Amino acid sequence: MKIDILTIFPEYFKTPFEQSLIAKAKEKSLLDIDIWDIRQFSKDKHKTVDDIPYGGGCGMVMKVEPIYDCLNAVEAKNGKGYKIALTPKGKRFTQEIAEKLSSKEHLIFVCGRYEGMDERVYHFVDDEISIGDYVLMGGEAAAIVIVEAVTRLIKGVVGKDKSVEDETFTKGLLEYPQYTRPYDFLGYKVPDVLISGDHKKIEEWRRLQSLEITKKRRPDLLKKLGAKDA
Ligand code: JD8
Repeated sequence: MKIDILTIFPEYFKTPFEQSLIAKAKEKSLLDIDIWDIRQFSKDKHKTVDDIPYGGGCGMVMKVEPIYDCLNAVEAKNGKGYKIALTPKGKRFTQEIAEKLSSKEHLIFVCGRYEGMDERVYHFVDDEISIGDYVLMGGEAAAIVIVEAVTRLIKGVVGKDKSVEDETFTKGLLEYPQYTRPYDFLGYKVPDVLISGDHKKIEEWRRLQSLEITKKRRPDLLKKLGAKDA
């Protein structure tokens, strides 16, 4: 998968994509990420990327021309992609959207800052996404969240067993509790069923634990599941 990210803070992406599975995916050539500095596409001598809002109001708005020119440079170099603007007004990012995006060959993320982007930017993108109902200072953190959720779905990025388990056993439920050594930590012991060696019993226990924690913390997820299966 090819990913391009447009931002006025290219430094923001330096270390996150050098970590763990994303770094390995890049090494394996499953993933290629380019970061583009929108400021380099500003034409005036001060490299301006923002301006005051028409109609007045506080704060600054990101100008449309540098973003438009940057998008054109991206697609001239890397070809057409599925263009996504990160914005609090976008549709809510979900696992379902992550799955849809993971089937695309090329994703292009446009990250705004300040009070947001000139509305005309949205004429030049395919989708508008928000990662959730809280206010961030810009689209960068949201882009990282989406890249992480989408790239782990690419075949070969995450070990197969893990993803298969995700899709079948616990799909739509919260995860069951997990333990590793030591058996006894400050008196908190590993549940006996997990060291019983009885795989059927372990599976039943995990299923029940998943159901219980989901009922308690995310009853909305259980409702959704019921609506699907029933
Ligand atoms: C892009 C600028 C900040 C947004 C005034 C200061 C996503 N789930 C999400 N929450 N927030 C964002 C997000 C915030 C952004 C920008 C995304 C560009 N801001 C602005 C409007 C109100 N603040 C987001 N995805």
